[in-house]
Amino acid sequence: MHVLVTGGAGFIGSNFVHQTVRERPDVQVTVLDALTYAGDERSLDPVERKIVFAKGDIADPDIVDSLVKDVDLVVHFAAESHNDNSLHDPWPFLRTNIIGTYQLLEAVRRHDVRFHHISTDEVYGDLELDDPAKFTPETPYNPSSPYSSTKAASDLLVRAWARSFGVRATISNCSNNYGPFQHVEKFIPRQITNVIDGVRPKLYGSGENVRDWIHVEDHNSAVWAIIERGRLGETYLIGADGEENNKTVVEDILEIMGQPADAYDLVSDRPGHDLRYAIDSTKLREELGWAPRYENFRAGLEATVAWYQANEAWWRPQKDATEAKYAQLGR
Ligand code: NAD
Ligand code: TDX
Repeated sequence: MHVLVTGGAGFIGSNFVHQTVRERPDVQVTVLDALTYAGDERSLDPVERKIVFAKGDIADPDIVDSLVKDVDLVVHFAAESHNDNSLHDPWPFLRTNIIGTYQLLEAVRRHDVRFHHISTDEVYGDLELDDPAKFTPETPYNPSSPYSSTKAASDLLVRAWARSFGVRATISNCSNNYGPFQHVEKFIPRQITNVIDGVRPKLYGSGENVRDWIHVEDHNSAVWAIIERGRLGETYLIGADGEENNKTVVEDILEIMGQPADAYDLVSDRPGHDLRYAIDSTKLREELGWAPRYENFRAGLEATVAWYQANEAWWRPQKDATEAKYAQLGR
């Protein structure tokens, strides 16, 4: 099988490529990635000789067609992925997440190639802290930010191309990922690298917002389960029952790194900040027999702290520019 991985130089995509090369030697991998500020070809160094890398834009129909025509499957990770950036400058989100997905769908339709679309739980909006409900595949779409609204739009395009044109597609909506190779703009790596730099972690608002954490390896094993056993046209929610509020996560990071648990600052809140996400992954678990392997969040967090401590050369080049962007936003 030959798979085209879009966004394979980003956080989840590069981990997907590593896992695929490690566990599925029969799968041939080509990566298409524009190497935006969020993409880093060095994340693919460990598998460099085992894959083909193409630098290019998913919104460019020519490069997309030239690659899609030779593969059996497209796994579509490429996106503008950071909420804070989308509030500041939405256009790249519309272009990559909506137009880029459209160009891929047209190409897989032309060449009858299987398509798996990677999406987010943020398309469902947010939940109250005390709501016993979790997101299910039946929850109505209600996105809050420019980021999540463009992801919602891309999901709807995939559904339409599957129904109207018979494109062989599946969709997964996953909760917050953590693990190695995540850009330092994101919550967990930002706080770990701040502590390494002697800077106090920064919590938005009151720190009470809840995210449902899943290790990136578990996200990617679920993606393979859907590719291999998922029903065409279906949506699967991926989550590992990892709800934690942001304050607890920061306290854990501080404790793991030998700092007092209250050595953080509260900063101004993100506009429209979603309060809580929570995934009900029953369909994935019961229908496809998937289960997470990294169920102990604290252990996964310790391993992630150790990875950032050991791989400063990987994240250091992005750190100053990232913090300069946050300084402009007052966060
Ligand atoms: P990321 O920002 O780390 O990586 C995105 C990658 O896409 C980068 O390598 C970037 O260079 C590439 N890219 C961006 N625009 C492109 C374009 N126009 N053409 C080609 N490549 C382009 O993102 P991530 O956190 O790895 O997220 C990957 C996917 O998973 C996204 O679709 C995101 O919506 C989804 N997702 C992420 C999370 C999470 O917690 N990070 C959770 C659920 C779903
Ligand atoms: O410095 C910070 N302080 C802080 O309190 C940062 C960067 C974030 N936060 C809060 C905001 C969120 O409540 O932490 C939480 C997580 O923030 P992000 O890492 O920006 O993630 P989130 O907005 O939840 O979105 C993530 O999960 C869903 C990914 O970035 C998305 O791509 C994915 O779709």
